[in-house]
Order: sequence, then C-alpha cells, then structure tokens
Amino acid sequence: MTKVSKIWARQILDSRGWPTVEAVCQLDTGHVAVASVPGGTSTGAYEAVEVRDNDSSHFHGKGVLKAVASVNDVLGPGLWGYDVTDQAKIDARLNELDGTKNKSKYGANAILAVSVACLKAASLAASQPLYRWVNGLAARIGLNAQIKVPSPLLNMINGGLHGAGNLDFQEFHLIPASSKAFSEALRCGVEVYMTLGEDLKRRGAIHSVGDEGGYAPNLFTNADALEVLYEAIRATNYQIGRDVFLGLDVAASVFYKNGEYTIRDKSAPLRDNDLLEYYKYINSQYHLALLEDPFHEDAWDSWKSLFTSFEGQLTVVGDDLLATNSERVAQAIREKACNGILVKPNQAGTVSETLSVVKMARDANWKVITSHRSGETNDWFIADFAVGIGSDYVKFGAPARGERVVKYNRLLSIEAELAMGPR
Ligand code: 2PG
Ligand code: MG
Repeated sequence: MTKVSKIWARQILDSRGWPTVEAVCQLDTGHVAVASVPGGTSTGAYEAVEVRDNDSSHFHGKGVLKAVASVNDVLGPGLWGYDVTDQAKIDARLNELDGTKNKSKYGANAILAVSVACLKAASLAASQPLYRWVNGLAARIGLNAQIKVPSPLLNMINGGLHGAGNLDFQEFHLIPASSKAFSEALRCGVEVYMTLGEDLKRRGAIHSVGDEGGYAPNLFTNADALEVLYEAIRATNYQIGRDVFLGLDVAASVFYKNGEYTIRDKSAPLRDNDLLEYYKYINSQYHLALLEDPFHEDAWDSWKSLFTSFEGQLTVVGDDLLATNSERVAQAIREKACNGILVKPNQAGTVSETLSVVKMARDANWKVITSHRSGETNDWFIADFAVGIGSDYVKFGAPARGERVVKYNRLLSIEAELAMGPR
C-alpha cells in the first residue's frame, strides 16, 4: 500500500491573472505530485462551488487563501495515511470532510486540487503514464475505454464573456475531421488560425485575442464570425465538410434575461422559439457539426425541441445545462435534451465523480468532450484524463497561448508515445 504522507497547497495565478489553488501530494515512497485547478468565467449555476475569499482589499475579492487554508488544515490532514491508489476512497473522504452536496464548505477548487494531486502521485508511484492510470481507474467502474488521442475542437473566435470584441456567442470552433491523426488535426487548426488572423487584420476587425486565445473581433453579427471563419478555411487547402467542420458554444445563459435572448444579429430580443429558428437558419448556411449551450441552463423544453429538430444532423452539447453533475445528466438522458457532454472536472469537484459522469454519458451513447476552463493554468492533467477516458474530443481553446498549447503539446507527446508502442 502506498500511503499519503503529506498534502499542502498554495495560491498561484491562472491565465487571467486570477488566484487559484495549487496542491502538492507527497507519498511515503517519496513521490511528489503537483496539481493546479482552472476557473470558469461563464460558470453554470449548477457547478460545484468555487470558494473565493471575497475580500475586496485582496485581488479584488478573487483570492483563494481560504481554500488554500482548507487544504492545509483539513483536507490534507484528513487524508494522512490513506492508500493513494484508492482514488474512490480518497474522493469519498474529501466529500465526507466537506459534508455539503455542492462542495460549498471547502470549495471544489480546494477539493479538486487535492483529488488530482493524489491521482498524479498514484500514477507516479505505479510508474504508469497518467493517461494509463486514469484508464485503469475508469475500468474499475466499468468504463472500458480505448486509449486514443481525441480530436481537437479549436476555438478560433472568442466572444461573449471571453472576448473583448462585440460578439454575443462565446466560441466559434474549427473541428478537423476525426479521421485525421491528432498531429495533422492540430496542424490544420494552426494553419486556419494563421489565415484567419491575416484575414481579420485585413478587414481591420481584430480587436485582440480573448481569454482562450481565439481572435476577439468586432463584427456586425455573430453569423459574420462564421462567415469569416468559412472564408479563411476556403483560403487554405482544407475543404469544409470533408477536412473540417464548424461548431459553436453559444453559452446562451450569458445573454438571456427576463425570458429573452438579445443578440446583435436581430434588432429585437428573441424568445426561445425565435432563437431555435435562427439556429436552423445558421445551420442551413454553415452546416454545424456541434452546438453547445444553445439555450439557458433551465430551458429544458427548448433543449428538447432543438434536439428533436436537429437529431442526426449535429451533436447537441450540454455544458451549463449539465455542469458535469450526475443528477443533471440523468435528467438530460431521460428527457432527451442532448447527445453530448462537456466534461469539466472542476464542475464535478473530484476525479471519481467526473469518471462516473463520463460512464453515464457513455452508457447513453453520448459524445464526450473533455474541456478546459477559460481561466487555465499550465497543468496538463486534462490532456491525460481525456486520453484515459477515451474522450471523443478535447476542447482546449485556440492553438495559441501557453496554458492552451501546453495541453495540445502534451497530446502530441502522448500520440508519439502510443505510436512507439510499449518500451
Ligand atoms: C465553456 C467554458 C470553456 P468557462 O463555456 O465551455 O470554454 O468557458 O470556463 O468560462 O465556463
Ligand atoms: Mg460552454
């Protein structure tokens, strides 16, 4: 048995400059592993709670010293002597110490940092690459996944709360065909990203890049963003509908207010049904392969109508709707609200709960997309996690900016390692 000998934490910064939690797990074998957690900007109402200090004299209230203290004083000591290879027991213990349903006492940021640090330490002690260790844990709960490097969903244009430009929709994705090897898919993404940057510069439309490294232009409408992306692809050697596809994370909760959605494409606010009609129009023009969070997170009926309208045409993905939460996922399966899930470990708060949600989604034959957050660190844990659970896609942002490319680069190294075979 390999035991936890010490766990401690500190406050570091994420890619937005916001404080976040980094935890360290030390084992009795001497192995030491470090994990840091990301944070969202367009967070869903049903996510596990992130505890911040709310002390306005310190990092504008965004500090996480309380969460760090919870690791140092309660969660870490509470795991002393635990078998690090028993992730389920470690995560159950973390939940027991917190004692709330949504992790609001100590915070999902404190709890996940510890959960992932233990996971990494266990893989080190077992001398297994992290993705293999995750794959083994998944198998323990009956989630038998083939180890493979997923296809990337590349966020080319950032709007909503992530972009400094004027777009309402949050993410405009390029999706290379899943038949491409990961390295080829990534190259395709980078080439389109470069062409798109030149096009936007020529139009005088680039404002800056957004939180996830995609361009954040000023354009007339959200549909125009799809148009410029379409044109950029056409200027390359890649063919739309064969080599690449388009997708959207609308993050509709952000522009929903009092029963209406306000977007710059329309002069008057839209009701749910009008928005559905607009998605049908957009799809007829741009043939979307994937549509995430088309309505706000409580609009179950609208999700159901949209799913029925688009069934067989594209993957409807729940992010804010599902919040990587087993009860929400069960409801969405029951009500046929979507057929894809965005998996974000920090919405669930522990590795084990994230794995069980993936198992539920797989059992329902959904597509699985492992996702970063808009506030990221250079921790590449989710790259290994995505490979270990046999994720269909990864959503790690644009192919630019350190905290995004560190995860794509990790996938490149896993791809090379898998091609070499066992050593
Ligand atoms: C999303 C995510 C990640 P955030 O909505 O899918 O792209 O954004 O981390 O801000 O919730
Ligand atoms: Mg989303």
